[in-house]
Amino acid sequence: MAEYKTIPVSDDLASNAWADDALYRKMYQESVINPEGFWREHGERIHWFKPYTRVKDVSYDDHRIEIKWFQDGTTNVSWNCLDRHLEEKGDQVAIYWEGDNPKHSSQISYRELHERVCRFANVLKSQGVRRGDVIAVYMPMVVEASIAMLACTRIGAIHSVIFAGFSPEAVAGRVIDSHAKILITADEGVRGGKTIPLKANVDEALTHTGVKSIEKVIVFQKTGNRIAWYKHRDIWWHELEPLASPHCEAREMDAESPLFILYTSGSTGKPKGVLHTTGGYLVYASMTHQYVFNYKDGDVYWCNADVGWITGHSYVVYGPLCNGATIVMHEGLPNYPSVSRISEIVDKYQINTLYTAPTAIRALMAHGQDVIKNTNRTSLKLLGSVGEPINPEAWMWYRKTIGQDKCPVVDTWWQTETGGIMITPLPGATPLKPGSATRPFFGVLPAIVDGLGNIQEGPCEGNLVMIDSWPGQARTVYGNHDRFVHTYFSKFKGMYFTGDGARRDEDGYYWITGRVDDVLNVAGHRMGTAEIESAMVSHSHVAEAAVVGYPHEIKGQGIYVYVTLNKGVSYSEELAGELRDWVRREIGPIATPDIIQNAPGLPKTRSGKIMRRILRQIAAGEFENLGDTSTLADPSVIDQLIDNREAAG
Ligand code: 6R9
Repeated sequence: MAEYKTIPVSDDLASNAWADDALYRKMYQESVINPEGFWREHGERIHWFKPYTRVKDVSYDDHRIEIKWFQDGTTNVSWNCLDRHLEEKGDQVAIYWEGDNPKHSSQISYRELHERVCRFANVLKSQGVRRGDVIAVYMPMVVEASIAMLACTRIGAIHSVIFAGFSPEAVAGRVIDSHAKILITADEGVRGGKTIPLKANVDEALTHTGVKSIEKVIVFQKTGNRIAWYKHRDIWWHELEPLASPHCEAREMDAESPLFILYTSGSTGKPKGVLHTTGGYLVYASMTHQYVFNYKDGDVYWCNADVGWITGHSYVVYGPLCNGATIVMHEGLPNYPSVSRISEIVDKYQINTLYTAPTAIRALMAHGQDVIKNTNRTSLKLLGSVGEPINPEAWMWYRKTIGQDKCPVVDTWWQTETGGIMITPLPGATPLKPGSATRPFFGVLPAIVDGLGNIQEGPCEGNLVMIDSWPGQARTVYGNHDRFVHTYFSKFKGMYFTGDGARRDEDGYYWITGRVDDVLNVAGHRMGTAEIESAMVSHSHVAEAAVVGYPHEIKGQGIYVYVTLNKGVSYSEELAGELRDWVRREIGPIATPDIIQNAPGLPKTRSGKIMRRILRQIAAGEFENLGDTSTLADPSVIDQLIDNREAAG
């Protein structure tokens, strides 16, 4: 890996940013020495109906994991994202919407957005939605997706956004787990010129036995193509919205009332419904948005994540709207209809901040200068990266080609569970090292521990943990607190375990090395190997499957599946294709295996545990140094696996 020089902070930036290095250090010290005092002050950045007197009530104690922030205060997320801005920014654009088709676009001011959210909140109420009800949102990237989310928060309903790329099976699983009462969707989504049959997927999902909670399906008309209609259950969004009153008071919510559920993959079992609550989440999302992106009034800000992921929640919708920003929402893909689409959108809206994922950067990088053809991107002031480790080459390319060597690149490390950015440069404060997420945000106390949980000092490498809470932290797994405790607090006592590995260098900078558990990160999407394995073995020809990640040039990691077929079934390319389609259907296109290898035998210990380390090495084509294989029940399977590696594709 090439070594790059540290890039200092320019004087100009240091004096124009919210924090320079000295201020960062001062505030950071305060935030960790006296978190109560620090957050008492900064919690006031949002509007509280009733001010809090208590700030932090957290126990990471073995027997009781309990996380509460600002607990006796009351507020409302939609009020903070909309009503608060009306007086000064009512006519300012809240959202520029850019269609998949470059000829389609629209814009909506804060005043208009407020009115539509109020109307839609009344629509939800008219359908019997009450405080605490769960609303599933399975929507494409249209303005109405954020209207649906904000409307839920306005009346105290809990949204559960399901990424529009997920299959009917995956939708059903999430609806069953959350007991959602209403499902909001669109007739179809559009991405890269293709339509996605969202309503048809919902129809199929709702036929699953076990889905019992959905009373109504509200359908936003996006393409207008014909869809099946179930009169007793389906309602058109556009028929209800105009009838609803534009007045809807924002409900006063306790700081700790549930705000949203978002499902994410872990190393075992089905995806977990991570629960975030109201006050702390909003304080943290908005504060990180301001400092990390050096957000200033009037900036045009574009995060091209989908609202189906946490990045879409915190940095498309809640953080920026809470700060009164003008945001851009793009319906489509970064390389459609051509590879210069991102650059064109930057110029079209004179975007100041671009926040995207390494996988998109690497995909564009492969096209060289075509990516910036006929664009100037002079409006850009800052570039951000999120979702997976960014290799220094991609980092440099992003800075030089997209940012013309003049914008800081902030590589932001965080997770669905952290609610907001945790380890990141601050543009006016942090000298940049390409490939490093650098230093912790205010109030964040990372540590690196060895396998036994011993905290390491100085430069070192190991497991990344957090030794204290921060306001944006997830509070529980919806309906299963034990699973929350077990997943994040059982491996290392008294600390939050991230599931990531990291290295800390001599300057105290963090370099994230990737997941240390059985979670893959494929094109920035988190996926549990167990989920894919369970989809594979549900196929009638499959006896056993083992899934590992392997290095993939564009996606960071690719999905490599070793499959053992049932007796009497013979392996063929055709069957491999069928299995690939099977997983797509079971989970969604993002889980499609890249490589399937026929594996009549898997490397197992005598106690029957699959040795994934060996499978990972073989998948990566590293046949030397397979390490200690003496504990294998049948060491001869290794030769066979290596022989079959060549044939896999
Ligand atoms: C925000 C988001 C979380 C996992 C996380 C880590 C990886 C995210 C990263 C990064 C290296 C970064 N990850 N950002 N790795 N550098 N800047 O992506 O949330 O979908 O929950 O994924 O993504 O492995 O544990 P989520």
